[in-house]
Parts: sequence; C-alpha cells; structure tokens
Amino acid sequence: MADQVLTIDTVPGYIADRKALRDLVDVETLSVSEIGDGNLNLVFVCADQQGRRLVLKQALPYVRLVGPDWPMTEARAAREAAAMRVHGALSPDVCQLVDFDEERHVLALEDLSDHEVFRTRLNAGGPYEGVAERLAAYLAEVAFGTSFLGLPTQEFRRRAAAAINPELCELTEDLVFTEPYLGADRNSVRPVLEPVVARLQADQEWIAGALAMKRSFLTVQEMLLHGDLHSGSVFVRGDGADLSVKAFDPEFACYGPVGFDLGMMWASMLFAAARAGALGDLARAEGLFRTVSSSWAVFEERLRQRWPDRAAPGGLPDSFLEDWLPAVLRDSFGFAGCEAARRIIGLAKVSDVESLDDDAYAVAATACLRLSRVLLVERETLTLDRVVEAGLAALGDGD
Ligand code: SR1
Ligand code: MG
Repeated sequence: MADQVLTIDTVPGYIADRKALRDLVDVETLSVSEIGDGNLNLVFVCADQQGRRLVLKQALPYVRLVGPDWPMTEARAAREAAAMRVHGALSPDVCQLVDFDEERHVLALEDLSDHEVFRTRLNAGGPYEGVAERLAAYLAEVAFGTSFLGLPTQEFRRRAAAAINPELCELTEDLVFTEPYLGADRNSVRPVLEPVVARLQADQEWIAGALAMKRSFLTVQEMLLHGDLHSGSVFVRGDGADLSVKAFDPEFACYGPVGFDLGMMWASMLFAAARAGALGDLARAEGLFRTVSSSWAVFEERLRQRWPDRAAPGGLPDSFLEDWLPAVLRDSFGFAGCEAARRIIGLAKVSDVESLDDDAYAVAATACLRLSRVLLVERETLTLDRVVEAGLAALGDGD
C-alpha cells in the first residue's frame, strides 16, 4: 500500500499516467508542494510554468493527525467524491470535482488557489459578511434536493443507503458526541480551563443535551450532509458583491439530520466571535454572533422558496413546513453546542482559540463552553436574539 501513497516526486508521473488529468497541466514543468494541514489527508498543489494548476487530494490509510496507529478507511475518498458531485449539482458554492481515482483514492479538485481558507481569514480579522449566509443557502438547496422534500421516496431511500459512511461517522460520534462530555484520554485543555471543564462534565443537563444530539445524528437520515462544515472546509475570495464561497472536504458526508451542518457552521462563527471578543474587539464579536440569525433567515427563506417545487407533494401540507423549520432550528442550536464544546475539550481543536496566548485563550475557550451549555440546555426555547445576548455575556466575567 505504501507505493500507492503519492509524494511530491511521484505526483508528475501520476498525472502523466492519468488520462483525465494529463492535458490539464504540463508535467514537464510541474512544481508540486504538499499543503495538507487537515487532520486526515495529503493535499498537493501542482503548478506548471504556464500558470496552470491542479489540486490533488489523497486519502491516507490512517488518521494523519495521529499517525499509522489509527487506521482509517480510504473508502472515504469515494464518499467524498460522491457528495461533491451531488452537492455541486445543487449549489454553485461548492468546490468542483475534476476527476476521481477510486483505486488510489485520489480526488482532483478545481483550482482555488486564488481563494483562502475561511478560518485563516477569520483569524486574521478579515471580512466575514455574507459567508455564513451563502453557506446557509447552499445547505438549504441540499436539504431540499437530497431529502424526501425534493426526491421521490424510493430515490431518497436509495441515496440514503448508498451514502453510508460508518467509519467516518464513528469518528464524529466519538469526538463530537461522546468524549467531551463523558471524558477520554485524548481530551485536553490548558490548566486554566480545567475547573470550567470539570464543572461542565458534572452537569447532567449539558451531558443529556449532547447525548440527545448524538441520538439524532445516529437515527435521523434526512439529507446528504457535508458532515464536517467548519471554517477550515470553506474557501473564500473577495467580499461584498465579489464574494466567492466554496465548500470543500465533504469526506464525512452521510445522510443525517438537517440541522447538523448548519450547527457545525454556526460553531465556527462562534469560535471566530470568541476570538474577536478575547482580543478586545466586541463589535466584531457581536457581528459574528449575529451571523447565526442572518444565516438562519437565508436558510429559512430559501426553503420557503423551494417548498412549492417539491416533487412529491402528496400529503405534505404547508403546516408541515411551519412545524419542521422550528424543529430544525432547535437541532441546529444543539449541534452547534456540541461542536462548540468538542473543539475546546476534545482531540480536534481549532486555531481560532488555540493560537491565542493564555489570557485570551482563557476568555475565548470559557466563552465557547458557556455558549455550548446555553445551546444544549436551552435549545428547545432558545431564540436567535438570545444567542447574541448569551454570546456577549459569555465573553464577560463570572458565570
Ligand atoms: C481525527 S479527525 C478529527 C476531526 O478532523 C476532521 O476535520 C473532523 O472534524 C474530525 O472530527
Ligand atoms: Mg477536513
């Protein structure tokens, strides 16, 4: 299997041998760099002297973050390719798949080297306006187009069965829905946060909230999720009318509850808000907290627009939508609460908080955990305005 793993030296030969790729760049003048900084895969950027570029992503047979001691199926690459095709057909705000090599688990991706990772931009204090809203529109299109709302039911069930992704889902079940609440050796926080975590892990309401979301993730199969929609899975370029947003990296794709991706995405906005607040920019923090509300408005509006188009209208009155949307909102709060906690306590952290000095880390990480509790414990009655209020309060002193 080792000879299957690409290196910067073997990438040109790989491209030359691959019919779908060989005419896209000049392999004779190719320079290759490996830029993968995610937790799982290799990512190569290949550029020729004419300025043509190609991005290759290869799934390793193990979790890169930990190493070969933690094997992980490379079949995730096929699931990612399938999700990219489905999502890309439903929304322009998705990175396009150029080629997929099932044998070597390699995806060739649209060149987005004129974009930057959204998290990098957020951490630098850059513009965020419009990004969460565009992602919400993408999620609404996918929620409609991959669920029984937009598909005949036999087709819906076939797609849900084909999108099974048990190994990657287990990672989510362990890291997002179990370990931060019940404890695990691979959890860690800086010493200043230990009392806050100890208090939370003795809080049965918070734990029950998280386990209710775990149940939902394991048992509700409504739409084809991205599965890992954090700010590191989004490329952005420009802003205002020139804003380009591209979601990528859906290797955790599976059928799951509609609120999952929205909640994950909101948590990224909360991390960025917590960082801004901890660095003393409360106006930016408030603006970032408000994206939860503004992106929900876009999500809701887009679903309402799609509603009359549904392919199989039999038996679904408008009152269904009026009941279902608030239920999705409550779920999204709950999933955001899980993500807000696990990125602080669990194995997979976020640079928004981890790159801060100890004083700012204490403020930001504590705020994320306080918000996690609000989102999980109050999710049934929480309002969008209260998220902003609770976010700003979480950045203040005291409990
Ligand atoms: C060991 S993998 C840890 C995390 O990285 C991925 O991006 C997912 O978020 C996963 O939970
Ligand atoms: Mg990823």
